[in-house]
This record gives sequence, C-alpha cells and structure tokens, in this order.
Amino acid sequence: MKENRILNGLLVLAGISILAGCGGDAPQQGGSAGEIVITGNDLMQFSPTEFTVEAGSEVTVVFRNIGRMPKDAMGHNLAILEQGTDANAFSAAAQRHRDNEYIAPEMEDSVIAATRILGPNEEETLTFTAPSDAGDYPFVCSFPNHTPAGMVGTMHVE
Ligand SMILES: [Cu+2]
Repeated sequence: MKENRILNGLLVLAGISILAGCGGDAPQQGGSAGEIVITGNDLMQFSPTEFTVEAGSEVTVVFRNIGRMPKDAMGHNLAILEQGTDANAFSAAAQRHRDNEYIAPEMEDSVIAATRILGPNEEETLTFTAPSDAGDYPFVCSFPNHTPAGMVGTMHVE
C-alpha cells in the first residue's frame, strides 16, 4: 500500500514536470489547473523546488512529508511568502515560535499560505488565490535550520 502511494506521488510529480516543460501556456491555466504536489524529505529537500501559477487563479497545493524521521527532529511545513520576503529572515524569526507552527506572528502578513508542521507521511492541502502581480514568490520550510539548509523554492506567477 505504501509503495502504491509513493508511486502515485511520483506519477503526479512526473506529470507536473511534463507540464512545466511545456512552457507557460499549456494546460496549467484556466482555473482547473489541478493539484500541485510538493514533497519534503529527510534530506531537507523540496521537490519540485518551483512551480508556476496563473495570476489571480485558484491554486491547490498539496504538501506531503515523505520522510520517515520523527516530526520533532525533521518536521516540515510549506510557507508561501509574499514577493520580496527575505526567506532566511522569515525563518530565523520563526525559530522561537514552535507553538505557532514555526511562523512568527509578527510576520504572518508575509504569508500567502502555509501548512502546519507535518510529520512523516502527513500531508496538508492549501487552497488559495494566486497573487494578481506576476513575479517570483519564495516558499520555505520554516522548521529550525531548514531554510538555510536549502529548503526553499519559488512560486512563479505569470
Ligand atoms: Cu523542513
């Protein structure tokens, strides 16, 4: 069963990769773009590290922790941030806020959408409206030390 779930995830990722390879115009636009699936693993890696959405569209992002390590040691979240947010500063401020899912309350205005901290085999679905301004928006895992370790990515809005 577990293998099937992982396989399904990989197939979804493969589909996203194919769409991404088509350049901007093809099937992702039009409001029924389908889910974007992002995984986090025990090596503090997001996959994929970038995705593209249409400005102003409804977006569904599924974030899945595919690692095996305990949540306290290797939890992950996915926080999509406003354009221009300093990802390292955001995550540095988050470190003191375990009780708030590692989001600093004073920086919540910089958050477009964020999951809670997920343990192994957990997933959470985010649904939000993409920004109306085209550009690149960072996303991070704000679990302590994961952003500086490279757990960052980019949401392209076009
Ligand atoms: Cu993480």
